[in-house]
Formats: sequence, C-alpha cells, structure tokens
Amino acid sequence: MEDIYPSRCAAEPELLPRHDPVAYRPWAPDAPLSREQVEQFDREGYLVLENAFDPAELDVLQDETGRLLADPSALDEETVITERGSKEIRSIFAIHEQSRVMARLAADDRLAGVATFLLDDEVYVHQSRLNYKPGFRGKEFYWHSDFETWHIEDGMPRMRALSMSVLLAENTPNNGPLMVIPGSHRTYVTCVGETPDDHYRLSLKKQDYGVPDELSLAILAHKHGIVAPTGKPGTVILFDCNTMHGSNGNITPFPRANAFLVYNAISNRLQRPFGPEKPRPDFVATREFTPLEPRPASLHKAAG
Ligand SMILES: O=C(O)CCC(=O)C(=O)O
Repeated sequence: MEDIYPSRCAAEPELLPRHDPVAYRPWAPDAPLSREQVEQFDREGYLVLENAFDPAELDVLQDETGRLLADPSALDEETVITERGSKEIRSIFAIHEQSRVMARLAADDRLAGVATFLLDDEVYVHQSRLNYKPGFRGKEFYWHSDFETWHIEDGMPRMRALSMSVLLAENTPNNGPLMVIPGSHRTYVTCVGETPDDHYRLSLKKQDYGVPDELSLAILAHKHGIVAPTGKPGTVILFDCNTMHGSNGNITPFPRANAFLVYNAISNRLQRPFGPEKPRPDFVATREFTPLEPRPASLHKAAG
C-alpha cells in the first residue's frame, strides 16, 4: 500500500500537502464550539479555550499534579522521563492510567466531547503526559509535527487526531509556553534519517530523528509567523496533530506544568508503524483502542 505520508526514507526533506480534513464535522448549532472557533481551528490548526475549569476544579487538578511530581517512585518507572544528564522530571506519561483524576479529566465532556466533535468519530486517548518545566532548569521541546512521529514510529494512518494542552500553571511569554506555527498543519514536512531501534528512549528527552530541517521550518515560519498562546491555569490549547510546534526552555523562577491529552479517532487506530518494525511501547502510544464515553463536565471532588 502506498504511504501518502512518507518520511525518514529520502535523502532530502520535502514539503508535502495534507490529504486529510482538519475539522471533520461541519459546524451545527448544537456543536460544543462556536462556528468561529471551528473555523479558526480548521484555518490555523490551533485554538485557545479560556477558563475551561472553575477554581475548585483547578484545585483538584493542581493538587493531583503536585502529588504525581512529588512521588515519582510511586509511578510506573518507565513513564517518568527525566532531563538528559539530570534527575529533573521532564514528562510523566500515561497520566490518565496512573491517576483517577487525570482519567476523569481525559473523559471530561469539555475535552473529549470537543475532540469527538472535531474528529467526527468516537475517540480514545492515544497518549497522555504531564510536561513539567521547572523554574530555571526546564528544557526546551524542539520544533516538530506530532503526526510525523505518530505515523512513522506508531503507525497512525491519517491526520485525524489532536492534542489538548491543559494549563495547570500560568504559561507566560517567558516561562517556555507552547509555540505554534499557525497554518503549518496543511503542510507535511518530511524528515531525513532512518529511525534507530528503541529511539523513544532518547527522543522523549530530546528528539534526534523526526526533526524537521531548518530550511523547511524557516519557510513555514516566514509564511505563517509564530504564535505563543499564554494563559492562566485552566486554559486549554487545542492543536491539530500536524501543527508544527515546540517550546523554549524556562530560565524564569516560575515553573510551567501542562497536561497533554492526545485524542485519536477510533477509525484512525494504530496499525503497524510506517517506519521501524517495532512499535513504541503502550505508555507512549497505546494499542488499547477503547472509545471514551465523554463524562459530564465536572471535576469537583464529589464527582468521582
Ligand atoms: O510542553 C511543551 O511545551 C511542548 C510539548 C510537545 O511538543 C509535545 O509533548 O509534543
């Protein structure tokens, strides 16, 4: 079968067109987003939802984040990723499997319901993680399209997935907020270099393969510009699986903590990887394709 999104197999990078829709379901009055929001997501490949959670819900989420970060030894060891050369926590994966609160967050209608609408299908959590950037020492995430890695290393067939970053600490212009290239989701940047076995062990700390080249990034950034949405805790940033994004290090004293939930359409469940034979492990890219049942909007303690 021809791979319409080849990568890491040619000597030179290419800028290829996207072959898939972005917002899959046409807007209707009962949609969980306004018409303008759906159009913005479709056009720019990202969307910011402010004040998605009330203060009591935020307390619950922030307490849980503190608990996860405070005792990583209570978690599955391989899900805790430290920075290169230090013990500083960079990411904790599979948070929705290791925390009831995070599982409830992943299923919350305000997130899962929106993903179901935009992807026009039942959805499951392809990946979840807490990305932590401690003050002074938080390291960057270099530019990438998630889809390129998910396609090549995990076997995600098409662009029918999206990420939601739930801000759990204030993301300011200075503490390494997410940066996106709006409109870049319409271009697939192929990467150069065959993927080594078990690449994920290093790539979760710092990616060396599946990294777009500087000329392609410059072309996209000159054409579309770069935005860095900031916000208070409780803001949600949605972005399409092929939106080019990254973030700078954090040398301010203000830590940044964001929960990432990746929703994939059930019809787009993983196959064999399009690159290396061996898929990445489940904690990075699950192969249990259980559709979420969006739960009513409430993360209050009593909601269970
Ligand atoms: O946390 C960030 O700033 C970016 C994270 C990211 O790009 C990713 O998890 O794919």
